Amino acid sequence: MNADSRFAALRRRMAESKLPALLVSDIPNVRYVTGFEGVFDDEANVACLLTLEVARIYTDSRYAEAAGEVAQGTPWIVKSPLENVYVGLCAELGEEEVFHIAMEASAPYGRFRFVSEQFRGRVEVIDDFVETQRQVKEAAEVARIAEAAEITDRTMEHVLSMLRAGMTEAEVALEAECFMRRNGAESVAFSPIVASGPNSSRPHATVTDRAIESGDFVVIDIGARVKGYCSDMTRTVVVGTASDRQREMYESVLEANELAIAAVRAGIPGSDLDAVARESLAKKGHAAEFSHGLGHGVGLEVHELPHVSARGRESLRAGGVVTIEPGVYVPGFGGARIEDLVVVEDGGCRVLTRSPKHLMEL
Ligand SMILES: [Mn+2]
Repeated sequence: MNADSRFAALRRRMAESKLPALLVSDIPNVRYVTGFEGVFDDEANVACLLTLEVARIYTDSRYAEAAGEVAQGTPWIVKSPLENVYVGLCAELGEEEVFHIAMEASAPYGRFRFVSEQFRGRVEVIDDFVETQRQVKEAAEVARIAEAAEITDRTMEHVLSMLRAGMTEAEVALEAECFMRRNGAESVAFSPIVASGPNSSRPHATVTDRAIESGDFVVIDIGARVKGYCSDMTRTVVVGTASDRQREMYESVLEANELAIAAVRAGIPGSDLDAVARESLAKKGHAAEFSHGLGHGVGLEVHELPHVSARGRESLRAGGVVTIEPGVYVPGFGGARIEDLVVVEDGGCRVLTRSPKHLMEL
């Protein structure tokens, strides 16, 4: 993916923030600032150095060939020192008389300490510098997320078509994972959540060997990854016939989901959107049972900026991709969540998740 416009925006923001040098080593941020695909993995030993003059990638021999190949025709110069990448980088900065660098707040403390010892100058720690820019997606990024969402919709349809009492949560999760991989996902965006019966009251339940029983709520939360970009969606169904209490819970969650989606538009703070869903659930007596934030940004990571919760005081921006996922959870009884992925637009939003949302009794 061409990163020229990102690059220009980063340098402009660095100049505005009086940051002469930026060190990027968080892997999703590396992928974003370089635009390189299929080069760095989670184990990568990599540091991208961006100043107003140079753009250099320091990495080890495992990644050097692949990085060198994709760097051709880009502003990036790839270096693969034999020693720790930060040793060479700090020495070169000293020679170039750069005495102020910024590191990501997400960097491990050991790395911060090492760089602080090696670098002869001021090491500043910055929060979310690249992440802030990542939250507004380019059209090509939205297209990949939409593709991932489409695979996820098809996966949900497939999984629900085979779901029945007697299957274990683990069997359903494996089926979802295989289907996504067979249908164009490079990987899952996260391990599927399949939470049945009493387990469904845990929003991030881990999959168990519990056999699904008739009368269970089953919460299925899945996401695919396509060319680096994630999707995220949740549906809740009842196996067998829903009880009145399950029906009431489900309809309350659905109404909160629909009201919140109707309120999404560029300019609304994430916290206001969260409040729309929370007030709707409170009117039905479920205030205490909606125990997490309404949603989150999705992109190169499944959870990224912006916050769509009480923490989200900043306004959503057009081009943001966020989830809307209210839920109601009652320990010992069960829970329901309905999660859709939407693209924030001026005056509204585009819903990427297409799976039906009426209460399904399977
Ligand atoms: Mn989510």
